[in-house]
Amino acid sequence: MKYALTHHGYRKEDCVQEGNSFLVGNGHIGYRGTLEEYRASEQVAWNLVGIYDQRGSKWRESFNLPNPFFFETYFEGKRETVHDCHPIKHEVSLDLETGLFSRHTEFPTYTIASERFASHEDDRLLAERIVIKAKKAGRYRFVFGVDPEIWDIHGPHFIAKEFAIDGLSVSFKGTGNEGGVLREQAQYQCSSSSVHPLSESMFEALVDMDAGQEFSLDVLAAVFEGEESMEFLGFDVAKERHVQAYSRKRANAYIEIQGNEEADFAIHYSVYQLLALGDSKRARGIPARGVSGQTYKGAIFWDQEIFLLPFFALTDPSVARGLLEYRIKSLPGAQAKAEEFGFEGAFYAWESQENGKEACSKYNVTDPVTGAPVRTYFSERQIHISADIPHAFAEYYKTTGDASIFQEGGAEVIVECARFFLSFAKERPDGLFHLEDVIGPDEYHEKVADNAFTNYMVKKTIDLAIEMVTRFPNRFEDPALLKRLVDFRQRLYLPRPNKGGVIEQFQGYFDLEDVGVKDLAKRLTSEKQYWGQIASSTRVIKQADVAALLSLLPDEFPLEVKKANLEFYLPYTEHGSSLSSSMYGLLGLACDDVEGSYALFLKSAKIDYEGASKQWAGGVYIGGTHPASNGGAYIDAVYGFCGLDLRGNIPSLHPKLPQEISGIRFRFQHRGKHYFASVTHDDATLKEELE
Ligand code: IFM
Repeated sequence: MKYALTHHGYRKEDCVQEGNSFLVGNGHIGYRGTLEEYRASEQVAWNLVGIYDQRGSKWRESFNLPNPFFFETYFEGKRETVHDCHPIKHEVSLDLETGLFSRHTEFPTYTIASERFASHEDDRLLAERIVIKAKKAGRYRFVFGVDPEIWDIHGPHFIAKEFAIDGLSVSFKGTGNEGGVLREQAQYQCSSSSVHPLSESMFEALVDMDAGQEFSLDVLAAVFEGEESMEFLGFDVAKERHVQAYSRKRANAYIEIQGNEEADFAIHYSVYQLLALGDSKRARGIPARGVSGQTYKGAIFWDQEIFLLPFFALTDPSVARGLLEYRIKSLPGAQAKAEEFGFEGAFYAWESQENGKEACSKYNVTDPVTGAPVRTYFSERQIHISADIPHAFAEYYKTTGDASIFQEGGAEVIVECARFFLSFAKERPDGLFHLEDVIGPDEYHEKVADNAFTNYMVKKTIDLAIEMVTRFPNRFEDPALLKRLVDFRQRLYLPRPNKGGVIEQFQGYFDLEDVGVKDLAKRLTSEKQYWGQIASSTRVIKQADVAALLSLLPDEFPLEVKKANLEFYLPYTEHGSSLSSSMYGLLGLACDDVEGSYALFLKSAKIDYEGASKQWAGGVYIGGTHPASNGGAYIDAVYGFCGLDLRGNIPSLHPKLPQEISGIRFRFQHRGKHYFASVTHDDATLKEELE
């Protein structure tokens, strides 16, 4: 297998990271890359996208379901798992070409081999095959079934759990704190007939085995939100269908980096993680930590619009459309939020759940030492979300040419976002409209005025709204709206570069203490301390902010300005968010810093299997996978290194390849046509392909 992530050797402390790295998912469900004998304490999770539950006043978050793959082996009455003895050999692997996870472990008395997938053919289905091969003759006891213990961050979420065994099948019905009902069906097929129920969700098999003899167990499990059921096909059929469906998606998202195995593997891994999130049916959005668990409440952030949508728009427009449909469905929630804060229009949730419900707490971080909640203003002040969403509608249209999205609710989203900004802005004595008391992408500086990123993105929203109102005049009731938009557009304050070409991130930023990232780190009182507590009075920023503006709106500023800002802001950037590196990578490429960008690209693409990412924001756990980083790496490769330009009717390529690689080839779709692109240091070709 050329494209397989493999870890050799067993280290208990790797269980959390491996859970992320070896995850399987299909956009609806995800199952962490954990071992069969693991339980809640090792963060086993079967995570479900888009259905949420709140326990009392704790944070509302997505559901994890009971684990159907629990399995333990006993030999002559003694348990023998990784908890009991160090394996002689151990290997876990993820085949990026088939989306199959596998595990091989050798113990003194037996070996265990397992294979699992989250079906890309039927997204409710998880499947696993476990094969035990005896090394010693004797009595083996296998305990398996659905583990009732669930890893919840802010749970428990099921206030009622009903399990029932029927033959070799376990059914589960769980009722959440909010009354929601989820059902799970797990079917077991086993090579032995001496299987007995052990509890309401577990079985035991007692088997006398000779050395070399095998015991096998197939598990097929599905989750249901209603009364539906599923006729389980055998493991082999389900696997074949999954592999075919996954391979089709992978072929559409084909990308290969030539001349460098590390970079090639990294982009394949990123694409794997992205494909694990694509859902074209349900329009529920993609959570910031994907399907790796309940971190960040399973909520949808701007990550979706800015970092993920570009990949899907190029490789599977139906998924990209679903992401926008999620925002269309969430419009009433965004309107309600705007009203709650005394504004008009649509103020989208910073951490969005179903129907646009805001999940972001006022105290989104805790002090790791005292445990005291830290007041944050993310939900109230990170208004750029209502500009990021219109931007994504425009990007989707630019890539796919699908104007129907505007007719089917997109126009209303854009105009409502614009109306929000009209009501939010303050007209000041200079005769201009200012956006005050906001937070830009750099969350360490809260309640600032005229964040450059926000103001320019708002300008784009207003331009789009003017276009929508002009195009669909009968859809918008207010006869004065167009005039108001045009006036606002002319008088919106837009920070300009200073003499040195640097754009001030927000009013007063230049006056803050001039300290670098490393020196500021010395002020941390604990490793886990939230940097926002020490960075706010300094120039140190969490993540790409002005850099994000220059990358997302590249036509707004000339090259000298881009260079000046890259040079100025990079040393102050902590990259405390996984969203940061790829944005700087893209900006670096615009500034011809190809080698610097290459390092940032690799950092983004490798984050979930070799990278270091923050696990804590103060006392709040933020671990899991990093889809935005994977999406950002893809953007760097395609729009950066290959210089894909979709501004005209026909796409074009303007490559800037780093020395470390010899070429990139990729497939994409543009306005209903399929293309195959190939770039090297000397050449760039684009061929239209038949579907
Ligand atoms: O959306 C991001 C934000 O920009 C930084 N903190 C984490 C969020 C989720 O990825």
